[in-house]
Amino acid sequence: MGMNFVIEMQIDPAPLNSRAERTAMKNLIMKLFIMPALLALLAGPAMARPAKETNTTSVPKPNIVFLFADDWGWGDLSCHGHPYVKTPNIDRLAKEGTDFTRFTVASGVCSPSRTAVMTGHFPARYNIDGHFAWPKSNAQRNMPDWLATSAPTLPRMLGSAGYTTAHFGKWHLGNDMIPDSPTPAAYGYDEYGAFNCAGEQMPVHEDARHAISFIEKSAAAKKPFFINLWMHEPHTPFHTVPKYEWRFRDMKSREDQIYASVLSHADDRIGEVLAALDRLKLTENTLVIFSSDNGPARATKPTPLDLQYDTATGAGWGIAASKGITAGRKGYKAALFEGGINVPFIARWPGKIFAGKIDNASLISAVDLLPTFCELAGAKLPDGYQPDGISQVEVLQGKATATRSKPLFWKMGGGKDSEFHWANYAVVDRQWKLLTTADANRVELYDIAADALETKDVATEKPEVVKDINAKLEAWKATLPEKPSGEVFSKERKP
Ligand SMILES: [Ca+2]
Repeated sequence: MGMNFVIEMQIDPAPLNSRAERTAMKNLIMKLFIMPALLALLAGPAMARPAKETNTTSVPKPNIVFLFADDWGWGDLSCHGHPYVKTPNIDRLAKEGTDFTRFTVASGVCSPSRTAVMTGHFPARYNIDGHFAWPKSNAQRNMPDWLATSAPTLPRMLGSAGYTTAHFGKWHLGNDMIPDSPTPAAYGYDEYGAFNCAGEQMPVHEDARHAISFIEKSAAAKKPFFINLWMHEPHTPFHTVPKYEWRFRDMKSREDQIYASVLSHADDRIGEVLAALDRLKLTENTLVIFSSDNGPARATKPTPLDLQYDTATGAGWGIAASKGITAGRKGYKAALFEGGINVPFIARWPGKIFAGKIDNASLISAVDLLPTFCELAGAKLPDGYQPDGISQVEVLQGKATATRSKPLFWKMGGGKDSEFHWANYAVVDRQWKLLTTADANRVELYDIAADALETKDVATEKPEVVKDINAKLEAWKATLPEKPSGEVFSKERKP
């Protein structure tokens, strides 16, 4: 590996190009033999190491596996004290890694939350303020029909640093009912298998199998890899499997049995991925993160347990079995209170991230993931790219920070007049979190660093803080586009 590094650094593509231009034959030789070899070398693991690294011995780039569940509540883990859910494999990640209890996603619902992971931007920059549904519904909510393929994306950036990249599982940056929405391949992935995308829908339980096969291939090719493994569970419908129902046969409530069984199934698949990393001796050099795209779903009123059909994932049990819990956080899915956005975030990287540690302080967020992963990968951020987050490599490695120097902003479409869903905007700035309606008629302020469960609204006690953060929010709103534009509209969309 050290030798590779020396060889790579000595190759300058420019002289080869100028020589190759002399004759057609040389062009052909270049195209057929030299360029592929050169590209393979450029893609090698040691090429784009961070400049600050002076050690010339080889440091392989870490592999990254990002496990992103769907509506998995903060409290829905054995290691977070859930009374009956069993998650031994995610618990293993917590035991061998650090549990960051203050991580937030960029939205209370799926599509915008995932947009932030992919772009490192607040989703409002793309008018993605809600989930992608039918084109008519997207139009009514002033949304595009998909994330622009021209947007900066994490897989492209990691690909440029020599990574091989794959997406398995839920997509939802387009959708199956938007048949002309681009597939994950259009965003820079080398390989994908997905549902909630246009075209063929991958069966939800096949995610880990595909991920393991991709890991094996990448290992054989000696390429660092990045995998977005975006699991279906525990979103509705609940696709229960007898083996897991049997595991929870003693549960008194059928709804609890269904919920526990799908979480257990997802946890087992995570275990299969971890076992593959062990078997291939990749565990030491792989950052594995488990997180969720938003807080747990909840029926708005008492609902009988029934089957429902989803065009992307098939038939399964409905919302009555959505029994997720937030362990005391306020609200649930779709809320900008912590129950909607403060989700599990467990990171394991043996020898690099502390094992068995709990970080209760660091206010890290989903927009930080792109700059963090790019720093770890030695990937240069593209010219002109302005991240909304900051690299949290030092925080991952144990240097906790209890305040947020670069503010975080949230925008949710369709604020409702309900206990937890009235806020259209939220801001986290330093130790403060402000929630407000679009017209600013209702405002709440929390010392979120000290009051993680949002128990004490201090807006009336801190008018100067409210004023200051509101001014920052207004300045941020002024940078947002009024409506979506570009190649982001389905031909099914009526003007
Ligand atoms: Ca979700």
